[in-house]
Amino acid sequence: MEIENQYPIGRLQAQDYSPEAKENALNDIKILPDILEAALNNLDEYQLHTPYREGGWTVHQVVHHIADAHINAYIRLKLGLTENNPTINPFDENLWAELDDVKTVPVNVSATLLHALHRRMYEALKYLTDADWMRTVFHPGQQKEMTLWDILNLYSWHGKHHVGQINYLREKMKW
Ligand code: NI
Repeated sequence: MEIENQYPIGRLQAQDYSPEAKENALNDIKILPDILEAALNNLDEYQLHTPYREGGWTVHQVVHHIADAHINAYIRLKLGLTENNPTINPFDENLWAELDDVKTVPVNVSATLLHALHRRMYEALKYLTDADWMRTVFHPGQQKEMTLWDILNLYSWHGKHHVGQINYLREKMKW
């Protein structure tokens, strides 16, 4: 059963590679740090520590989670660009979200980290050829190959998905 409000922008849609779809997804990578910053604008500590839905992560945890996930994405993409079908390393996102750095570090640190990380990610990706996008990594949890395009499509959605959760909360609370 779908948990209410968990997917304010909808679930990930698998998409075939096309130059146009790629441009759109790359643009999502480019602008994520800005749309995140806009979503966080003027939130106070109480608001940041409010779960975006009942039983869900707080805004604070969501922001640190985006950083955790996109650091992993960056590594997966760079491994895929430099090795032949490397096995990637899944991470336990719920346990990562409970570690001490997530508890103690202000969200601005991860917002700034995402500006730097996405600049690196975007520059690493924007010159790739159509053939490069068909390079693969192996996901051991799902026991399947993913193309670099699949990874880009996933993380272009993933950033918007979590920003959507923050915006959903702001709308609901009229913040
Ligand atoms: Ni996530």
